[in-house]
Amino acid sequence: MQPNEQPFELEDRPHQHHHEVLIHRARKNPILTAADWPYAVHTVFNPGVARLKDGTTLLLCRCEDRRGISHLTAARSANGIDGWVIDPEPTFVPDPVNWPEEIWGIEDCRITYVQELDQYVITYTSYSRGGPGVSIAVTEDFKEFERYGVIMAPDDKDAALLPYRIGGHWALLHRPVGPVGAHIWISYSPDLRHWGSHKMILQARRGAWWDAKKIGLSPPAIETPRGWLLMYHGVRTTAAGSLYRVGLALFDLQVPEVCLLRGDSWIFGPEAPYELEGDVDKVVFPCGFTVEPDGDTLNIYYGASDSYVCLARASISEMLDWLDEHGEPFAATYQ
Ligand code: BMA
Repeated sequence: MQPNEQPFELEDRPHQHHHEVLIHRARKNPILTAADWPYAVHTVFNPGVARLKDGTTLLLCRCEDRRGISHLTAARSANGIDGWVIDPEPTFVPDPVNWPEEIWGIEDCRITYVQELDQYVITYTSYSRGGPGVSIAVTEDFKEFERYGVIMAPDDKDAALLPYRIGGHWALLHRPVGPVGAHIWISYSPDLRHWGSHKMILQARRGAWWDAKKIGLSPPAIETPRGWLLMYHGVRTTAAGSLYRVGLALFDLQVPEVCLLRGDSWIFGPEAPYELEGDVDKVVFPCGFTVEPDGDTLNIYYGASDSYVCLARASISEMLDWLDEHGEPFAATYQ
């Protein structure tokens, strides 16, 4: 069955909305849980996503084991919704003997298919004794992986590569944390190993804003004729804990460090029961997407409450229209 033939939207919306709904949850959510796994895991969430050449959707899921350490395991489906075939054993596991930065696990990957290399580039969090950093590995088949090691020292995460060189250089979006806060940066490299020309491109807002405190890239940037469309997560800390929600921004195609528009409100936040309650309550955390053949429909795969893998659908053109109405240039949005 094709994804388009599936009944998709949740029918039992918890309450009447007066705002525009851009992200529509799959009726069958969660689409994957620890109970589906062929071996013992505690939770599965925050998957990176690739559409393989034969049309298969591959999710490289973060699996947390019962020690608290995460590894990545592939689940494949022909329609991207159900019929998932999960690798019988962990697909990509921490290797702290050779790569000490992976001592406390590997987490939250993003996947970019790079035509120039004819390989998938996987950027992931390597959880070292010094904190979380960004590591890169490449693969052709999600069976054999070649590691490049740490490319962004701790504390840094939420990284994804743009799919082709810009002005001769690879470009990486990522989220270092420093004394000035947790904002989104871009860095450039001639060879995927050496990185520089770092620039901050989107700042967390301040005060009461939904994206005050911390922001980070969610899935890899989505290429559109109008620019790189970025879904980013914003964290607001409350007395009851952190709220993880998702907003939108648009960056120039040729000069991706230039933010053209940034939305005001969030477009997706925890509402469904599986998002509100889990290991970490009130978290939606998308790490990847596929695009349907119409070039507009997005399948967004996200972690819910650090416990489950979920699916939602959105339209690129609707998101761009929404940004026209609710977005402002970056300079005006830093509050
Ligand atoms: C972030 C990451 C994510 C997680 C989120 C909510 O900092 O660690 O893996 O989903 O927190 O706990």
